[in-house]
Amino acid sequence: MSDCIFCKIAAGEIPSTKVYEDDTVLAFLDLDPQAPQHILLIPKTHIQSAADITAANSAVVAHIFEVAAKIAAEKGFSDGFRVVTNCGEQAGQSVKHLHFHLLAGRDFTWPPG
Ligand code: DGP
Repeated sequence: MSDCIFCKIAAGEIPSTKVYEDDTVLAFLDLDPQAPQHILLIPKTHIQSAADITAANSAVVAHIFEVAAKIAAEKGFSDGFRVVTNCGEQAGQSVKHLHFHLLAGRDFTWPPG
């Protein structure tokens, strides 16, 4: 999508601090970190939110979770991290391109609020 900020980051049109990249997934540091480690994982193709995951596009979501586990292992926080996706306005989704927050490096409360 031409006006999507995460599509532009995936295309390299807007700079980001990349943590991982392959043909279908990009991981980069969040601009507004909520934990000592705060990485965003996105599909390179535009999917608006978790509400738009279907049998046709879910393979990349499974792959994102593989990448999250790999990053956690490489960065040494496999024993304590949270993966979150905000879906829709009420849940606080500000960027309308599916993304998963990978957070680590502090204690997390439950329920998340
Ligand atoms: P959410 O509120 O769940 O839609 O999360 C969007 C996140 O994206 C938020 O934590 C801030 C981050 N973000 C927004 N714009 C940019 C950007 O241009 N670059 C980076 N690295 N992160 C961004």
